[in-house]
Amino acid sequence: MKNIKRLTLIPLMILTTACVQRPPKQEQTVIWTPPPITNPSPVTTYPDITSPNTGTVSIPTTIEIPYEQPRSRYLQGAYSNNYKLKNFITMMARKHHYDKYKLNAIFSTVQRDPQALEKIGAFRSSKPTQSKAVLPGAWDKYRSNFLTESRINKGVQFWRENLNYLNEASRRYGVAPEYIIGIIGVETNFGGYTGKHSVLDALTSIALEFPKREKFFTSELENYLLMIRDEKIPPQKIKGSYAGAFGLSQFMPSSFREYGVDLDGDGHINLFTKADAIGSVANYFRGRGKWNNQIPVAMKTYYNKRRFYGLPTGFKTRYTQSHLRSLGMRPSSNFYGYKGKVSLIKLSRYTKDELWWGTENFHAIARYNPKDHYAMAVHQLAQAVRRAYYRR
Ligand SMILES: [Ca+2]
Repeated sequence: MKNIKRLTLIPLMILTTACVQRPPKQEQTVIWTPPPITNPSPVTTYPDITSPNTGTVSIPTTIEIPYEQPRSRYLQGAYSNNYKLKNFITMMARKHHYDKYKLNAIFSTVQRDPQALEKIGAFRSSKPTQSKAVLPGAWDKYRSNFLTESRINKGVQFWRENLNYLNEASRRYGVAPEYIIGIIGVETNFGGYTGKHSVLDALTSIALEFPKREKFFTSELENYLLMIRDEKIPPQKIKGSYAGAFGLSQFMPSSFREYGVDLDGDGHINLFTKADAIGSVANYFRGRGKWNNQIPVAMKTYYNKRRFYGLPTGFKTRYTQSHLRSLGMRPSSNFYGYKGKVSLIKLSRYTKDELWWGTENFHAIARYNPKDHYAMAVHQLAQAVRRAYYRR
C-alpha cells in the first residue's frame, strides 16, 4: 500500500516517463498502467471560467474538424429524375459557384417528406372557408397553450441563466429582454421542442412538389445550401419544423443568413445555442421589424358591447387613438404616453370580444409570424415573465 501511495504523489510527467518501461513482474503491488502515449488527446479549449454565462457552454469543448462535403458525379435519391432539381443545381453552380458534384451528393441524401407536404397544404384542394381565429373562445384556446405557469417559470429561469447574453443583445439591438424571451418561449418552449424534420428534406420536397409556394421555398433551399457551405454543416444535420424553420428561434434559412448573430463569439452562428438564438432574435426584431424601444407594444381597451363588428381589425390596421375613443373605446392606461396611430386587435373570448391597441412594435412581432394571436401570445408571455422575474 505504501508503494502505491507514494507513486500517486509523484508528478505525472515523471510518472509517464518512468513507466514507459514496465516494472518487473514480481512487484505485484504496483497496479498502475501507463496511458497509451502514441494517441495524442484531442485539442481542447477552456472557455473563460470567469464568464457568468456558463449555462450554455460545456467544459471542455473539443474543437471539431470542419466538415468536408462529399462529392458525387451522379445525382441519386428520391428526386434524381426531377427536372426542377436539375435546373436548380445548374442555377446554384452558376450563380454561387457551388460545386455541382457536392450538390449531387447533397441531394442524393434527400428523402421525400410527405408529412411536410401534407402540413403545408400541398394536398389540399382549396383553403378552409373560415379562419378559426374568429370563433368564440378562439383566443382562450390559443392562449392556454402558451400562457401557462410552467412556461412563465421557464421564462424566468431562462432570463436568470442567460442574463449576460440577454443584456448584451438588448444593449446592442435595443430590444427588451422579455420580448426576446417571449419569442423563444412561444416558438420552442425555450428549446424544449425545435422540430424533427430534416430541413433539407422538407425544403426540397415543398420546393419541388408544391407549385403555389415554389418560389419562396426554392429561395429558402438556396439559402439553406449557402448556409451549410458557409458554416460547414453536414446537409442532413439540421432538424426543424415541417416548413424548414430551425433552432431555438425557429429561423428560416434566409433569416439565418440575414439576421443570424454569433453572440457568444465562438466563430459560428448556431441557433441551437441560447446565446446565438438570443442575439439573432434581437437582431431580427430590429432589422426586419424596425423595433423601437421608446414605445410600448400593446394595450387592452374597454368597450361596452359584447361583440365588436364596427371596424376592420388586425395588426395591419391603423387608426388614430382619437377616432377609436370617439367610438366608445376606453384605454386601460395612459399607454406610457404613446399618442401615435394604433392597430385594432380583436380577440374572441367565450363570452365577449376583447379589444387591444397595438403599436408598430406589435406589428414587429407579427413580422415573425403574421397572426394576431401569435403576436399577442408573445406580448402576453413577455409581460407575464417580466412580472414574475421582478417579483422574485
Ligand atoms: Ca456562436
